[in-house]
Amino acid sequence: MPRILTVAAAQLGPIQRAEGREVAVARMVRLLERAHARGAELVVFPELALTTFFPRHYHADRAEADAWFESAMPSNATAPLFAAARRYGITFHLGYAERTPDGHHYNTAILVSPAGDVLLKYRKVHLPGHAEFDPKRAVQHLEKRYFEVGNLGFPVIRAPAGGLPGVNMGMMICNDRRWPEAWRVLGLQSVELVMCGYNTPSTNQSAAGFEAHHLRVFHSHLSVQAGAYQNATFAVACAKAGTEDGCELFGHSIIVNPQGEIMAQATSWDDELITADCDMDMCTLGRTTIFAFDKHRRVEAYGRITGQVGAVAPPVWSKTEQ
Ligand code: CDV
Repeated sequence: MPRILTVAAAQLGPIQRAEGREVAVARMVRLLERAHARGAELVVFPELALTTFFPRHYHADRAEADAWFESAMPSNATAPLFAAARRYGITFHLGYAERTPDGHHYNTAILVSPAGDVLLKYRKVHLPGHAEFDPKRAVQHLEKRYFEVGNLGFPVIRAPAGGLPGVNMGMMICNDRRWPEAWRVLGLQSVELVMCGYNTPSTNQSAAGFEAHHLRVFHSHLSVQAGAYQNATFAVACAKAGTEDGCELFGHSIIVNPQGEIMAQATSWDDELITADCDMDMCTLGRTTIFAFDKHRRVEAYGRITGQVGAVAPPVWSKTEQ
């Protein structure tokens, strides 16, 4: 018997700075309706899905930025999303800015059951950007100003999803997808489905050197496809897309299988639902053969992965040392 879960990426078009959470939530509820009509059982929304990608906006007074954060989940504004998920029997993944009761700030994602239970929470580990206003940049990227580094590691949970009694599910957020370490930590927990929301500008905004426009989507897909293949897992990477506050985000949400193949891809820069029927048993081949970690990993050779952060220079070859 195949273990099929019908998953969806619910890509969101732009959410402008002036638009409230209610606008975003109404659009997300419509996407859940469409997901239900198309038989989707688990829906992935993007990173920071409830507002514009606010780290592009500088607040000299850090406390002003608290307006972008959620201190309750669900809240009055997000309750319709939870109600729709319950109505349609859909498990959903939601990215949002989290302010904890004791005043910590994280870029967070939760996985919520149709009954409203939080099955899993993840807080973004790899925060890109900078903490202070950077006059050299055309657009700011102030994640390091507004968020703390996530303190939950990369957790995986086995929980019911759709008609399946147990699926091994894990999460990462946006920039994390570029880091093989994040994928491998999930792979080492036998993950079968990785969910990743993202907001990625169509051009490199750091003004540090030339990066050809077309490579932006390529690098995103390359990272997700490689991560899925090398860890024998399905992956859903779901974007915010289109021109938001004058800044273009490239969309191109994808669903990828454990062979690294793209099963579905968004083609608009707007709200768009893509779906795929994922047989979780397809993860078995990779993890029992070429990526049978227990048989083939050589941790004694991997010390640098956790023992050092930055790259060091290699020794310089010299004939006399032979
Ligand atoms: N939201 C992100 O983490 N965005 C980064 C950008 C800044 C490159 C990303 O890796 O897509």
